[in-house]
Amino acid sequence: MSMGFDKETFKKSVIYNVKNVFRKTIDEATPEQAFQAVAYAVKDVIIDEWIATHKEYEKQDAKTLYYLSMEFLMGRALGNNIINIMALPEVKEVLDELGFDLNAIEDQEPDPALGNGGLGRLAACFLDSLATLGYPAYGCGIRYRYGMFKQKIENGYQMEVPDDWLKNGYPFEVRRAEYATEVKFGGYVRTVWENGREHFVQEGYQSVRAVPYDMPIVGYGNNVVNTLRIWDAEAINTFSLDSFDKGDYQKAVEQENLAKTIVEVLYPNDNHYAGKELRLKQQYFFISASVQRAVKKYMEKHEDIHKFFEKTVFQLNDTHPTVAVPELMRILLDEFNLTWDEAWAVTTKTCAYTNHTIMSEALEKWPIELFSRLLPRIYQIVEEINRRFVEQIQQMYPGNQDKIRKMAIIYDGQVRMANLAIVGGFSVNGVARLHTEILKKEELRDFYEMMPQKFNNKTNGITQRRFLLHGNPLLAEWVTGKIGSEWITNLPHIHRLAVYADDPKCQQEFMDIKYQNKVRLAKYIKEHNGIDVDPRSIFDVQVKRLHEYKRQLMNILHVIYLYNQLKDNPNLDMVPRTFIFGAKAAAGYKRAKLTIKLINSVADVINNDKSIDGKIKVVFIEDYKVSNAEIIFAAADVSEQISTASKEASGTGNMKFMLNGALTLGTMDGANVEIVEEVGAENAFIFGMTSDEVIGYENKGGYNPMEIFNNNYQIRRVLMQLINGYFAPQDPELFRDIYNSLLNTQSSDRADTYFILKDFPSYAEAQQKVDQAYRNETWWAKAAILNVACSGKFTSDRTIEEYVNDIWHLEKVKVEIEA
Ligand code: 26W
Repeated sequence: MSMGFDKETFKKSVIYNVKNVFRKTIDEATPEQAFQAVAYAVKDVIIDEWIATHKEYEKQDAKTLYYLSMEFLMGRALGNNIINIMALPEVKEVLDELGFDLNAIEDQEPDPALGNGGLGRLAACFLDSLATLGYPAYGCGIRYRYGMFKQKIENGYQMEVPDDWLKNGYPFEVRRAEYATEVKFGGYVRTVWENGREHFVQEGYQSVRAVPYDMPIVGYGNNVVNTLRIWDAEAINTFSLDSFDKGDYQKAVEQENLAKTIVEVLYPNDNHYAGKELRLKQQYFFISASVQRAVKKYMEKHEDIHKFFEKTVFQLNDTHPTVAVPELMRILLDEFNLTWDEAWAVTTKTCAYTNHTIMSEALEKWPIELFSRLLPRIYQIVEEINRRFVEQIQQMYPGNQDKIRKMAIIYDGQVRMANLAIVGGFSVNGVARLHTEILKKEELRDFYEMMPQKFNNKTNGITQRRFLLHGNPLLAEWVTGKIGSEWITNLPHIHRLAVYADDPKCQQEFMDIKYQNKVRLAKYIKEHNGIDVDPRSIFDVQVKRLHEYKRQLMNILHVIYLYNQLKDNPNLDMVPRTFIFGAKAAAGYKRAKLTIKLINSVADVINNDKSIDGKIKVVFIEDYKVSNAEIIFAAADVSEQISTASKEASGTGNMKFMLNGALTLGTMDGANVEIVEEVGAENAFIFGMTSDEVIGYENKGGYNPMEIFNNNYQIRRVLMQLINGYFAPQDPELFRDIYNSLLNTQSSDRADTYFILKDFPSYAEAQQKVDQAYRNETWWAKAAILNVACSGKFTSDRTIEEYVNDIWHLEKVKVEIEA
């Protein structure tokens, strides 16, 4: 139990909060009010450790990591915080005595969803691991007024509803007005000569005040509390609104609007760059504020800015925070008067870049016009970085225009952020072994050739504290009962479970727990979707963002194919299967949204067809998010990881399923490769082309899906059902675009860009193997237990230790609290 936790004090604190905040006695409190009261009481316990942690960091003058990210997909904090202060049993008792149920109270918390998917959730797992391992670190991001939209399904279509997560206030955040700072946009740069040297002053700009809100990131049982600092924008009003000076009035209104719009909403695009001016404003806003603050903090304790990098490291979570490179340069040049070479030496030893995708449509390239208008001084600096870098290329590859065309930071009227991130830092990493190899061999080949020492791999990981201990309490308790609790902070220890994989009693216990988790999910589905599912069927799950490369379409086409077989032969011998989908589509991604409609239309037909005797059910879970993900992973038998090989940089859902004892049905893509390496190919279902084969076809300009269409009757039949009104009797043309995307009857893209038809036969075969395998309960239980036992590598604790050893070089800090 946490040193700072006292049951009676906690109870009084809850009662007091209800009274003081809501003017009510505890028995009158609504569940939402009870949540607030409990959350404030928990925060009260955390605060002392939070203060103590930062005192300790200062005392030790520890090197600090700033994890710069536009997204932090935190999920709910209450349950996780209670677990990490190690007060779960006591909190449960107190709530019990007060007549509340912890689960119901946890359900009142809005899911802070300040992220899209993989990259944002990874950032959240990293913060958990950093705190648990005791490393000094800040997450730096944006306090979006509206996070990821809430998804409603109406008539099978996705509807986006604003996520007003702050409407009742968020108990865990603390506004830190004392650290507010100004961020400037636009205007022009004036050059002045002073003391025999050029100085640059930005004039005629608009500005906003960046105000940080801090959230505690509680380490597991170690008294360490780190900080997620998210920036809000407020108007700076040095102008008076009743001024008779028209210019002033205009400016005041503009600055008011700028502040309001800048942090208004998270862009819901995942893996797709849209080039919106407001997005660049968001990027510079939070980066300028974070970098300014990091420099100030350093200077409070140190004299020599030349040694900044010894105490500070910036990790850029993809290219979105890359303006950190020129922003740090600007501060060093313009505010500290360093020479270019001095400033460059500091900057390139401070910044490091992580790449999370090879999808070319995700690459950020800003038009020069926009970039230089919004950030005139920053653009000057980028120009100079580029000029010097191009010079370097020319020295290394005299006369080689091709190298310049590929590697220049500014080219073709655009500022290329990935190139800037690679040149401006000391490290470039991919997020799974295969992904890093593809970066080195294909996407970033020229950079790798020029600066191989920068490149390294950091295979992603996930926190077992949230995705097993909190999300799957039954399995967590079972694991601890068998091997003790060390796995909570040392996941490889979970391998000790392997000896139980063959034990019939353990197999039975394991399958019972899986069954209970399936009952829990079935209940959730009934409550939220109104669909009855049978917990004895195989739960076959694909939950992730909706994207063509992730191939949800292949999954649902296979469901249709199976359904056809059942219609042909109602006595078909198959294990009942529940196909579960969960996915948000970017609001502007038409084909992705149509795929959601297709899944729901297929579900409608199949779920209402009495003739197949419930052997197939299809469920689309509305509003897939961190809180229901925890329930879903715990209940899964089969984990669908079926991206076109080479396209999924890593995947992290795959690891969460494995940790919860689901078997992977997947391609040799991203971290699947390493998952299979750990658990053995015999305990997974692998199918499809390899990344080399995919890349081979791509270099030849694709393949001809018509051959498959013509030669495979079952596939042809499924495709025809897309356009003959089988799933859309009112509008037979509804799914024409999907049909066309596979066969390319008129579009200009390559046909079946993601090789769905090409991989389909091997996918169907693997699915058949799943069916066969599930009939052998002993085999399945063993394989599932082995998946849990072999998941040790995929903890984000391991990932963080690798970042620390190879890139960040931080020291662990111990925080003692007097009882
Ligand atoms: C500019 C628009 C945009 C927005 C988000 C481009 C790219 C992104 C992200 C990089 C997309 C993303 O989340 N990538 C995922 O990152 C995970 C964590 O490393 C990986 O596990 C996933 O494979 C990868 O798709």
